[in-house]
Amino acid sequence: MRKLAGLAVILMAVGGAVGCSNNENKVDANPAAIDAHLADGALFDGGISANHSVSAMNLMFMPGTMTIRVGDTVTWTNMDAVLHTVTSGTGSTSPTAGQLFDHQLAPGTTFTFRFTQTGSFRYFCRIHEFLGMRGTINVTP
Ligand SMILES: [Cu+2]
Repeated sequence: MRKLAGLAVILMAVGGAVGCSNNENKVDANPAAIDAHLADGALFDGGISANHSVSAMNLMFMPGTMTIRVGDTVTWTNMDAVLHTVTSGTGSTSPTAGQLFDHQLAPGTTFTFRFTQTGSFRYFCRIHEFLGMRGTINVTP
């Protein structure tokens, strides 16, 4: 009985050590991320802005519609092996196409844009708009 209890203590100690090690890694990683985040958002709202992710994947933007707060950033990542664009507007025939942003998104790369005004912002891929590759970012106060 005493032997079993001793074994349990050893197992707990080992488990605890592993847990602490993991926690230390997380503690190491988080403050830097938070600091960068705060510094990034501080220009606009005192550091409470958020970053949101959209994937360009299978010739679609996913999620296709996203609602964010003003001052937040959106990062698009091209998960496909082909070039996409992240172009503001309803389509390439629109006179305002690309007025807000018009970025060539090579495979494996990202593009980040901060939305500083409220509204409904539509965007599309110049190359695949004919396939319906488009999205909307709704920016709320
Ligand atoms: Cu595309």
